[in-house]
Amino acid sequence: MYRVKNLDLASKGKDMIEWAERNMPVLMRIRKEFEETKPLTGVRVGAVLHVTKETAVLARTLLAGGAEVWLAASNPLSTQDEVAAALATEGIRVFAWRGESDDEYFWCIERIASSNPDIVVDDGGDLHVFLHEKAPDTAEKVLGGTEETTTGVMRLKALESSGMLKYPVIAVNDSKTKYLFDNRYGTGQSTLDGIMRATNVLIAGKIVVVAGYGWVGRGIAIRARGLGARVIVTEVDPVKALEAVMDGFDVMPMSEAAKVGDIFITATGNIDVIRVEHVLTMKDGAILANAGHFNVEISVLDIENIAVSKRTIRNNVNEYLLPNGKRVYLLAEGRLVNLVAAEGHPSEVMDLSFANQALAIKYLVENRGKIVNRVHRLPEEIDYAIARLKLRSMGIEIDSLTEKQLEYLKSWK
Ligand code: ARJ
Repeated sequence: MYRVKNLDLASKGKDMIEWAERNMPVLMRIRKEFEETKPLTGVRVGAVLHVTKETAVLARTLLAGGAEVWLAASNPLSTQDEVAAALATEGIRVFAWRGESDDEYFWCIERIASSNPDIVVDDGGDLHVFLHEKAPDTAEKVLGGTEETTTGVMRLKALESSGMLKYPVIAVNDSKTKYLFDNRYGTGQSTLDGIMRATNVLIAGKIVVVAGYGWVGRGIAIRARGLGARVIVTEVDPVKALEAVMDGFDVMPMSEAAKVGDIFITATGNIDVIRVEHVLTMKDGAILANAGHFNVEISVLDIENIAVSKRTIRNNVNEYLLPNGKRVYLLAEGRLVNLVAAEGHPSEVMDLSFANQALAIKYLVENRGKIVNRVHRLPEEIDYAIARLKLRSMGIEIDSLTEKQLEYLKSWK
């Protein structure tokens, strides 16, 4: 059971997955353990994730652990069709292709929901919300869920505080070995990669405006600076704004930044961060991109409404002619530029994120019935164990505390 673009792409997809596996040593180690102990025997996992070569390595690992795996995309434009085809030939129930319409996107999610999953894995919360709103009886029977990203965790916490959360969720995003690496270094590199593949413009000397100074914004700001850009940060949080200033970035309101920026990148998780009023004051040729989970940070519909004309000038680059005669360039239709115009985060960083996913799923299965219906973090021991495994895979050793040091830390004297 599957629906993908073209099964003939499978062999190319297998090569892509093999390449990712080379760079995901922690997850591969977990796979070996799963093969031996089969902790997921009889468990049906329904997952909505970006269908990339890295996600394929996770899917193969869950399969190796004995699970039945159902997979749909967490964005209509992020599927790597070669990978989806490869997975379809390996017994994974995959429903995903690049360029799904909105209806098709939710049709695929519905396939996952109606498989009656024991465990639900989500990136962004669309599957969790679908189950709670449209299939409450199915949600009732779910053992537990995981959530990959900040936006999804925010939605689940809102469900939790309304008292409506129907199963326990592990916020994978909130592991240190997730957000400190994936959100920062992963997005930092893949976002610049997406902008460069889409436009091939020189970053050096450009003024790059980064909206939001959370972990994602920080990663983008340091990488843009590393490539020689002059970086402006916009924020609403005074502490984060102060951090950005002391990290050496210019900080100002979007209304000011709009007038001077060459490249704008949103990373706030909020709506309408770049609005028409900003776009109208931008320089001719300004480039707009989004790195947040949903395509809501740049007010794309409003731009469409005022634009005199629109055309696609390159893959993933839409040009809008504004009533004031200036042109702006929107990348990847305002969807996550790193997954649409590039390949998402590099495998090395997804190794950490998906090690968290695999171990969170195992944890939920092992502790079934014992976890309250709230949003939890993965236990810290597991988080730290993942960091140790990653260091070991990199050939890096660290010190450990002596008995005397341990005593010293515990003493109040
Ligand atoms: C799969 C990816 C990849 C990739 O972990 C990242 C996150 O939090 C998501 C926000 O939607 C995207 C997800 N991500 C980034 N890169 N998922 N494969 N290569």
